[in-house]
Amino acid sequence: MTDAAESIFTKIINRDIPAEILFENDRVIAIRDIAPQAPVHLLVVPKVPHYSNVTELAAGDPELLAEIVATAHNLATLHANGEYRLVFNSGETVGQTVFHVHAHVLSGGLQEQSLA
Ligand code: DGP
Repeated sequence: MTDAAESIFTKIINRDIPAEILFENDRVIAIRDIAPQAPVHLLVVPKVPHYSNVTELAAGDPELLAEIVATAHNLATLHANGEYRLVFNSGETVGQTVFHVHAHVLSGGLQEQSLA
C-alpha cells in the first residue's frame, strides 16, 4: 500500500510528474488515466491527500465527494455524451493500487455518441 501523502496523484498535483490535466480548482483535479479501460477514462482526485478510499471521504467530507461526482458529470458531458460509469476501487483485492481516493469516470467517446 502506498502512503497517500506520497501518492502518484500528489506528485501530479504538485507538478512533480506530468499528466494530461483536464480540470483543476482548489479542491479537485481531473486527469486522463494513463492506462485507459474505455474510450474516455478520466480520474477525478481530491487534492487533500489523506482520504484513502471513498468510504473515508464520504465520512470525512461528504461535500467534497459530491463535488467529485459533479465534476465527473461535467467532464463526461464535455468529453463524451454525458453518460458514464463512476468507479471507486476500495481495497487491494478489487484492484485499488493508489491509496489516495479517486473516481474513475468511464464513458464512450463522442464518436460513439455520433453513431448512436
Ligand atoms: P486504482 O487501480 O483504482 O487505484 O486506479 C489507479 C489508476 O491510476 C489506474 O487506472 C492507472 C492510473 N495511474 C497510475 N499511475 C498514473 C500516472 O502516473 N498518470 C496517470 N495519468 N494515471 C496513472
